[in-house]
Amino acid sequence: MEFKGKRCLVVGLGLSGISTIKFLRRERAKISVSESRTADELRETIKNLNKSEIEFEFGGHTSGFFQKAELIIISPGIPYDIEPLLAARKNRIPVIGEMELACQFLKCPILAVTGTNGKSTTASLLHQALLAGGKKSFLGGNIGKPLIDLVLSGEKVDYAVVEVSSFQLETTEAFHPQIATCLNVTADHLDRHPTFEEYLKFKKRIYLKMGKKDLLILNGDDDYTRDFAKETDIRRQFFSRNKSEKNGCIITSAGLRFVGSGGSGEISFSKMKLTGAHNQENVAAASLMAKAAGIPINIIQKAIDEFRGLPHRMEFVRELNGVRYYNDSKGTNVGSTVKSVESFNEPLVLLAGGKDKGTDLSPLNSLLKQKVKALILFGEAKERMRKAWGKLIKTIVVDTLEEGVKKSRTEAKEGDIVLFSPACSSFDQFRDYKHRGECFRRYVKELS
Ligand code: UMA
Ligand code: ADP
Repeated sequence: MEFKGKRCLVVGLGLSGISTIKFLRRERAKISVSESRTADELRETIKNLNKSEIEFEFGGHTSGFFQKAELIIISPGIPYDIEPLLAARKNRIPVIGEMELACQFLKCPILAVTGTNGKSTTASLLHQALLAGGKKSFLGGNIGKPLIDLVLSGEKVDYAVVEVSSFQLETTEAFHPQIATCLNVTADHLDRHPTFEEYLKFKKRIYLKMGKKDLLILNGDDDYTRDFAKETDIRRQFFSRNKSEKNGCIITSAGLRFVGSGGSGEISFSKMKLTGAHNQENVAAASLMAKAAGIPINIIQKAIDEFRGLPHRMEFVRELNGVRYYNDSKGTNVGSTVKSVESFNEPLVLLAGGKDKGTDLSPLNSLLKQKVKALILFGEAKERMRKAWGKLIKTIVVDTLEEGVKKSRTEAKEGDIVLFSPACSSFDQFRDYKHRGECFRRYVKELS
């Protein structure tokens, strides 16, 4: 693709947009930017950007501005169907995502991780295993480092480990991983995708360009991902708790046993620091991927033993008066909160709420009754959650997370766990899940 002198419009001035601008500037394209926030709100960002020769549209997106472009590159958070994009497509102006742009310039094999939950954990562990095996590995994508950064750096790596979201898959055509996994699919992002079927359709795009020589690693115990295998002849392996699984690995409470095309050997969980059945699945997927990338089993074992997990995922914050507080701010959908609640045997005080994604809340019903002694709700979704769960268990509604933390202190007794696993995204009251998790930590540390 030739960019010199081409009129390229970047939509969204976040991480992806800024990296895309840097790339386009290097390629000497004519750059314009459209952004829904005002110039005032973005003062700091703009200050750090060399603005010369960029045409800006702030405070919204207009068709007139979009029509001037020859190529439109959108950030993942931009809904695919906003009017100016629909009109641009009608006029045959190509619309691509930042990841699609990047993958056209990548020379190294791509190891891609998608799924509703567990992507960051799996991708990070895989990256660690590759590094431990002496490979040069880039870790990026939805995890927080745009893939175009790898192109920009010019760094030569053996592998790019790419975490891929449904938002990114919406705009990918040429994205071609050599090894990919889809960890699971449960309802998420129904505030963006019109139906669950649409969301599922985008998840399947992970293997759109994969061929027989590539390897697709699927969760054999997830009805949706298991079905992916029926639709394609890509070489595949499964991770599963079913002892009759033939190709991939079998998960037991003690570890992993590789079978069939997954090779031979075992991985032990005895020194593993990650907890919960869901993390065993993440470890299984990362191990199969690392193995397929040529990393010896003893090195993978070492990487697993040393991996401490990521912040904001079931992160222990503090013990106060015999009550342990956990930050699971990255539990941003009902499916992830289900797994986090399942991981504890102690009585729980659960703090949940945030920006409502409009998904079915019922998958948590029976678990709440079994494990949660008090539920504290806050944020935009609190009323819908109260309607769904208020009759099942003791429910307290507050306005803010800070109030919720204070309430949890009085509800929890010695031996209980306070779990903050919101089942919602953070954008109603926080910048992102990290900001929300940091606030939770601070409020907990302030308790006395
Ligand atoms: N904006 C508009 N118009 C809109 C919507 C947003 O102009 O209609 C603007 C915002 O005001 C903001 C910019 O677009 O200035 C933000 O763009 P963005 O939302 O795409 O965010 P980036 O900072 O570019 O980060 C994106 C991913 N964000 C989303 O998918 C929402 C990051 O994933 C990713 O790490 C980053 O690219 C690098 O690849 C975050 C995320 O929340 C972690 N992902 C979702 C998730 O994990 O659930 C999918
Ligand atoms: P993602 O990047 O897909 O959001 P993370 O690895 O960041 O996934 O984990 C986010 C949350 O999802 C965790 O805090 C946990 O609650 C839940 N989770 C992690 N792995 C899984 C899994 N394999 N299945 C279901 N839920 C999971």
